[in-house]
Amino acid sequence: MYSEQFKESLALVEASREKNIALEPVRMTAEEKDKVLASFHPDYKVDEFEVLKIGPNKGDRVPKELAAILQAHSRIKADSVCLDKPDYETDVLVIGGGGAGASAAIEANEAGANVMVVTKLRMGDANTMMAEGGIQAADKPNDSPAIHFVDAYGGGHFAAKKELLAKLVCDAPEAIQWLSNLGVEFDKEADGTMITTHGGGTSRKRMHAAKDYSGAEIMRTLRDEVLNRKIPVIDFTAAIELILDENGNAAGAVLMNMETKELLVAKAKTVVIATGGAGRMHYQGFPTSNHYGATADGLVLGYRAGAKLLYAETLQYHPTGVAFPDQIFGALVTEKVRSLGAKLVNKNGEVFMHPLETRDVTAASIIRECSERGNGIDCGNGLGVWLDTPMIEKIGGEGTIMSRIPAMWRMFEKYGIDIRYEPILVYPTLHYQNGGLDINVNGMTTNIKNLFVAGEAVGGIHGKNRLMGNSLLDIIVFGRNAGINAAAAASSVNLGKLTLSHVEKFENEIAEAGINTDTVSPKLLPDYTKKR
Ligand code: MEZ
Repeated sequence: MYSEQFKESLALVEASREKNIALEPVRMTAEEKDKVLASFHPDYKVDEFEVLKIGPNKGDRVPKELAAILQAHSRIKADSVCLDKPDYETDVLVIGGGGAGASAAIEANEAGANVMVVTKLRMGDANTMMAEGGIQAADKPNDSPAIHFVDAYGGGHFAAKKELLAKLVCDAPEAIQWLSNLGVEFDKEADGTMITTHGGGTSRKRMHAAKDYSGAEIMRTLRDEVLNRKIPVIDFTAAIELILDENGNAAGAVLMNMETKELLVAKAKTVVIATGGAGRMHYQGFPTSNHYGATADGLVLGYRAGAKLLYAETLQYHPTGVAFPDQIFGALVTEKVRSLGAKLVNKNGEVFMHPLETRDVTAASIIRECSERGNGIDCGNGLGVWLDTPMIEKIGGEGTIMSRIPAMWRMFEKYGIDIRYEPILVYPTLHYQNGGLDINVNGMTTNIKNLFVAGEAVGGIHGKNRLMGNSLLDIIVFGRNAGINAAAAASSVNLGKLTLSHVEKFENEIAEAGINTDTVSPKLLPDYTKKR
């Protein structure tokens, strides 16, 4: 139910709907894409970035907010933690309780290693849980991992580490089978064939989904599997520093109980960072589709210990975050809404682009429509454009919305908007960290032995922009991969003396570079109360 302020524009959208459904929007040329990105994508706003003064990526530019936590003080003094009597000892320590961490833990356990998971919130409080539209895998006769590779490589601006992307696409069909065997209920035709749809930048329909709560369905299953295997999970306990051994290899982490602030030491032969993304950093003031704990912790832990970052300057702004109503501002409107036929329409009722360009191009085009072209709708909290959801049922038939995207219907229905009959207002929202820690194909960081990384904390799998559904895929493929390889590596590790000397060294670097900061990191939780 929209108030009077929207009525005039809404009438234009409704009047143009039939014509807009019939319209075949043209795809942009490579030159047009480059132009809109350079002028309107937030990654290209030079003033919003800062050059790092210290650490393994000294000289690289990253978002200002990220620079502040990468070049910040530790939460501990290196000499104030006793490492001699660890509270926990394990083969594989997994930091993070989302899809990547759970997949790593399951595979490490399957390989016979002792594994434990620590998570600052609860198992499953993660971006995986919030993923909606689906997971890509080239498992249909008209598709292949090679075609999947080409789509993702082009969509990521030809910047992905080829060996990582090749692993992602080649292991994808088996990842779907693995999830299916564990109990994930993917959408299927009556004969059992998996239903697949397009996403932005895909040349084949390869998006497998569980309606529009694919991530929740996957996380539910993985969490059950972790619990069934009786893998120890330490909830509400954050890793706040990595521990190395005297040879510079990963050897555990200093943990902090989130409620009591008690410090604990976990000694481990190998460590897997699976801490997820950074949406709650609210880069450039953007709202986010991410869960409450997405504060780039893994990047901070790794960086302070000396691990390199790759593409930390590239973020993904999902084109369709909620712009209205306020209560769900920035929440994700799955790309599947556009896969099912809804088009993006400006305040005059005009379709202004192809709805399934890659995400960075779509987000930049929406920003241009609202800014330079003046065709946005005032949503109270900023501008937005229409996403004409009633087109879905006109194209796919009555009942399509309830059967394919019921969570979207429910999210808006609570605020009196029935997306079957009324379009919705959207604007880009901070969604995904394209960059992260640099790994080899075995999941280990390129410069710290026995430190593995999986999921959104990894940089380089997708290049400088990720296609829809390749994140749920990467948490499974690279989560499992990290678990298998961390378990294998642990079997031959002889740990040297544990040390936090890297923490002290980093403090010295801060002082020597003249960085004047009172920020401590990892951030762990957003500080909304403080701001208010
Ligand atoms: O991969 C994603 O980010 C995804 C599936 C999001 C969505 O639009 O649903």
